[in-house]
Amino acid sequence: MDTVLYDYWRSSASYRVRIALNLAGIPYRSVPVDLVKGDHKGADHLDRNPQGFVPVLDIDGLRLTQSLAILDYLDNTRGLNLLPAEPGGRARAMALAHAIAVDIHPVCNLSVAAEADKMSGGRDGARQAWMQRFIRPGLIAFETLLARFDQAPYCCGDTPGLADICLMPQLYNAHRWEVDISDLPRCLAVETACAAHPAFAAAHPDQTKPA
Ligand SMILES: N[C@@H](CCC(=O)N[C@@H](CS)C(=O)NCC(=O)O)C(=O)O
Repeated sequence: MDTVLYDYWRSSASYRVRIALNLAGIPYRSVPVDLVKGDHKGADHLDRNPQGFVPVLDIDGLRLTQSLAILDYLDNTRGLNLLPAEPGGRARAMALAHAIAVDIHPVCNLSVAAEADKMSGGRDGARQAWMQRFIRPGLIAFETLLARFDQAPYCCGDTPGLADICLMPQLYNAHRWEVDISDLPRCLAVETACAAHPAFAAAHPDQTKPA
C-alpha cells in the first residue's frame, strides 16, 4: 500500500515527518498542500484533517495527523529509537521536543502570525518581529536544556532522536526569519551533525520544494 504524505515544503511539522520517514527508510509519495494558496482550507484537505493543518500521513491503511503522534507511530512500528528507554531520560528528551513543537511552533504558525500581522495593521517587518520575538527566547531556553545531555553529536546522544527532529525545522525557521542564534553553540553543533545525516538532508525544504 502506498505511503502518502500530504505536506508543504516549508512546513516545520511536515519537515519533522519527512525526516522520520527517511530515518525509517519508508518510500513515500508527497502530495503538496499549498498553504500560501490556502489549499489547506479547502474541502479536500479538511476532509483529510478537520484541523486544516499539514502534515497528514496515509500509512499502513491508516490516516494519521499531528506530527508528534505520527513520529510516535513510526517510532513504535519501525523501531526508530527516537527516545531513550530509561523513563527519566525519556521524559527529559520529550521535554526538549515539546519545548519546540508544543511551545514555540504554535505561536509561529501561519494562521497565528497572519493574525498578528492583521492586528499590527500590516506594518512592514511585523511578521519578522513576531517570529524573532518567540523563536529566539524559545531557542535560548532549548540551548540551556541541552546542557543536561551530551551532544554526541545529536541532542541526546549518538543517534538522532525526537529532539533533533523537532530542532532542525525550528532552526530552518530561525534562519529564514533572521533570528540571531550565533550564541547558541550546542544548537549549532547539533545542526551541523544533523545536516550531514542523509535522512535530514533529504528532508530539507530546499530538497522538497515543488519545481
Ligand atoms: N500540532 C500540529 C501542527 C501542524 C501545523 O501547525 N501545521 C502548519 C504548517 S507547519 C499548518 O498547517 N499551518 C496552517 C495554518 O496555520 O493555517 C502538528 O504537529 O502536526
